[in-house]
Amino acid sequence: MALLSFERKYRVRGGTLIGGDLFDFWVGPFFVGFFGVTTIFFATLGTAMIFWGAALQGTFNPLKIHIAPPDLSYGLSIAPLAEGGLWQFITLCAIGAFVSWALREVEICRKLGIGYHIPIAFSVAIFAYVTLQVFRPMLMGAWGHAFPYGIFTHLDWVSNTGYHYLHFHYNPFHMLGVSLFFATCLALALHGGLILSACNPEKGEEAKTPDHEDSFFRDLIGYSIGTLGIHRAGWLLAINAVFFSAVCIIISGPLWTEGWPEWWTWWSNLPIWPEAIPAVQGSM
Ligand code: UQ2
Repeated sequence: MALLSFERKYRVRGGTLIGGDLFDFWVGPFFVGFFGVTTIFFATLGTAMIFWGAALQGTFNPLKIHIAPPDLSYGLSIAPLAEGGLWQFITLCAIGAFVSWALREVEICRKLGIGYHIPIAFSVAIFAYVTLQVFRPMLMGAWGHAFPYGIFTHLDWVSNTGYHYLHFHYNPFHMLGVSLFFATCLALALHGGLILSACNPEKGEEAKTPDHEDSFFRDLIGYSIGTLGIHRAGWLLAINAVFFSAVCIIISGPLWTEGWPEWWTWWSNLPIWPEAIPAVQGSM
């Protein structure tokens, strides 16, 4: 169905979660809804607070703006605006804007009668952010454990946090997260390549069918996951990459306080290595 005639058919009232018909309208191509209004509200307020922080710092150079969470000595209390309070306010606005955006996605899904796969996937990203900025600092007893808002200073935080555990790449859940991110890229590269190879023919050639797509992978590896299956695999790989990334940071500090290389001593201590077996040692 042509885009304009389809939009005329589906652009009808209903499906909203809150506010009834009050915000049930479009502005140009954009659906608004109650959560469109709250998204604009939180995003505007949060951005204004970032500008306030930049003014206090004395720079509007985007690479130098740095808005830090409260000092560790403030624990989990509310700090004065200039001493981390702005960071706390900006964090609340960010969560308000992210959750509003997810709920606006839900309202659009309901209007269209489609599944909630997109807002569910986006919710996992919000969960990872809240894990870093709220759950982990709360478990560790201070907002000062969260990352600051600054292009380079948030990178410094990542580097410092990594070195705090000596070698963060030895974190087994970090390994799992990274592997899932790579697998997600592989899946999308295979899928994008397969679709382009079959559905974007040279001038004068005909587009090929899904049987061609299945046959390529059956010939290559003896298995095709299928046209619906590759999207299920991609969705699952992506949300698991983000979920296990959240796991790898929430256990760093609240659960494991040593360096991550230390964690692997359980492996070296397994009683199965020849050097740990007295009889073998005696014969050598
Ligand atoms: C496939 C298929 C598609 C695809 C792709 C595959 C016709 C259009 C990419 C092949 C995918 C496989 C074998 C799974 C890859 C899994 C990982 C973890 C990288 O079979 O069906 O549909 O796009």
